[in-house]
Amino acid sequence: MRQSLFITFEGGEGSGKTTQINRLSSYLIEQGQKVVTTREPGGTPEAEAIRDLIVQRDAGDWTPMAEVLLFNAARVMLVDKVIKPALETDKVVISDRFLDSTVAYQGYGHEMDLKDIDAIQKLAVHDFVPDLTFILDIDPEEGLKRSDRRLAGEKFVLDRQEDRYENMELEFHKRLRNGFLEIAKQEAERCHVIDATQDLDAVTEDIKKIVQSKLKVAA
Ligand code: Z5A
Repeated sequence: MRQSLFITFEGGEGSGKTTQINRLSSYLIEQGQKVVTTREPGGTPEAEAIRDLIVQRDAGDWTPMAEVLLFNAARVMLVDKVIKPALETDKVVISDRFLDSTVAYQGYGHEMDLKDIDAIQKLAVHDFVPDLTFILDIDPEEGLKRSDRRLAGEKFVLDRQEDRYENMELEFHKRLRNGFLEIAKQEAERCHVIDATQDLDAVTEDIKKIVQSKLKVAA
């Protein structure tokens, strides 16, 4: 039976979100679900334009507060134009990053006041939160190595690179990993920490089991 479910994937660089979203999406489609995949920042033309402003290497020296406002402007468009309409028509929506990334990157990573972030996010999307969140956990050094390999491959096909965050110091990446784990502790019912150092199939299995039980419970 088809049903709506909003799933988000979170984690540091190179943790495998994109890979696992593609695998989960294919699996759910095989099961007869209608699936919409999207990403943050992005997912609408307006939000993709904001993405270009923030994540590229030469994107400028935004302050953390300016970043939070930009990410949330993009988010409002995505929620109103894509996510909510899809959920209203019984689709499964899977987003590569959402609210927790702002808390982890701008809050824990850039050490911005978490209460300010919470207030801005509440203003932007009110109480709209994912039904299920996977936090793909990996040591930042390992994740960055994976990202480096991927970006090295992209050099030949892209003339611009989205590596502004990859280029932050290692301490920044350690803080944001800790941030994601803190979020998972505080919101244990919604958030599931997945060991992203396992091989691809083992990570996919862990994710599938949790999604299956969520779909069964809601059915
Ligand atoms: N950002 C923010 O600061 N605040 C916010 O509120 C939001 C975002 C919403 C968007 O990037 C940037 O915006 C992000 C934070 C900031 N920072 N950066 N960069 P993004 O999400 O588009 O980019 P990303 O996190 O860097 O994604 P990524 O590098 O594409 O990583 P990924 O999607 O998690 O991984 P992947 O592409 O699936 O895999 C990376 C490589 O590892 C690839 O070659 C895979 O084949 C390999 N891989 C994956 N899984 C495995 C396993 N299990 N074993 C071995 N190898 C693997």
